[in-house]
Amino acid sequence: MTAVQGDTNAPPETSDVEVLLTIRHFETLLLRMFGEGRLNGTTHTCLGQEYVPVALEPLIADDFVLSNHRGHGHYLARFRDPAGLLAEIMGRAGAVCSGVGGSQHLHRDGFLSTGVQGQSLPVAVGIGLHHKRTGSGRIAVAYVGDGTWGEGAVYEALNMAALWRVPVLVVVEHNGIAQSTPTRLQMAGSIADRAAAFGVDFLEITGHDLTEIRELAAPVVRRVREEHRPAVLQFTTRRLGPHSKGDDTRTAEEVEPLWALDWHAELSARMGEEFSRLDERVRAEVQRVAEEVDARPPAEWEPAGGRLPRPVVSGG
Ligand SMILES: Cc1ncc(C[n+]2csc(CCOP(=O)(O)OP(=O)(O)O)c2C)c(N)n1
Repeated sequence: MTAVQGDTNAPPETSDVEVLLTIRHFETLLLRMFGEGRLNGTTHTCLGQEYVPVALEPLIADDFVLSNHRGHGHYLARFRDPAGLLAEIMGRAGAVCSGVGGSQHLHRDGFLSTGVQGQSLPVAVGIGLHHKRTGSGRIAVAYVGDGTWGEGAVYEALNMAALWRVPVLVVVEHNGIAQSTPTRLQMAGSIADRAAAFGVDFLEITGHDLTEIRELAAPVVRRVREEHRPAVLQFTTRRLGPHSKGDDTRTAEEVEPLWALDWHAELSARMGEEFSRLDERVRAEVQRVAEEVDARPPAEWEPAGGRLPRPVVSGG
């Protein structure tokens, strides 16, 4: 089932716009810092996709989120903590995971991300099953890209989730490309049909209006939670940036039209001056956070509740 949306005229809540803009400016900052040689490792920005976790967060605020390689927006929508995330990526004091997880491997209460495609789905089924058995009323929410439907673990997980009626919501951020491969060149059939093959509920959402998304997604989340019916919620979205740092293999003619569909442009037109003021304020705040975090000392190992062993570096 596809829910085609128009845009409503009501402007979104200021706090939602602030989170959207925090993610946008955070991601832009990261690309700039990588370009300046100030960051190590890698990063996958969610430019263009920020609205997905911001829209879903109020519906899943107490639930367990399993994020992926493109997970900064998922983290920031939940914790609103750009300083902790940047410290993690820069290896500075106050890092979410003492600087050992980096961009792709974040762990905090009710939140776990992995850079390994498809790895989160079986884990989500385990977590969902735990919540079902303990009657907690919570669900597991796993974010995956469309390219990740090439991983076998996705189907093993869907199979068990459907068979055991596990409260798992799979959120697909379908941006039509996986690294450099357009989805149309690698995917036979559709994600909708694949979900149907397991008897799993499916809804596609094409717009980026937060209120409309929440209205459409709420009954899906409710069924997952109350009836333990796993579901797939697919967002037709856009990757505006490179796959990682500077590796966009698309032509300018391919990417430019995507910017015209961006939520940022649409909200700017809809909200006018107020949006410009917020945009500038949040941009300056993210920049301030970056300078403050950059000046911090290196991260020290702070095991989360004493559960994680100190990493051992062996020679040879
Ligand atoms: C098992 C595995 N294979 C390959 C990779 C390398 N890799 C990282 S992201 C990516 C593409 C992911 O595409 P998609 O799932 O559509 O998500 P998107 O990057 O578009 O958000 C690939 C191939 C990986 N991280 N894990």
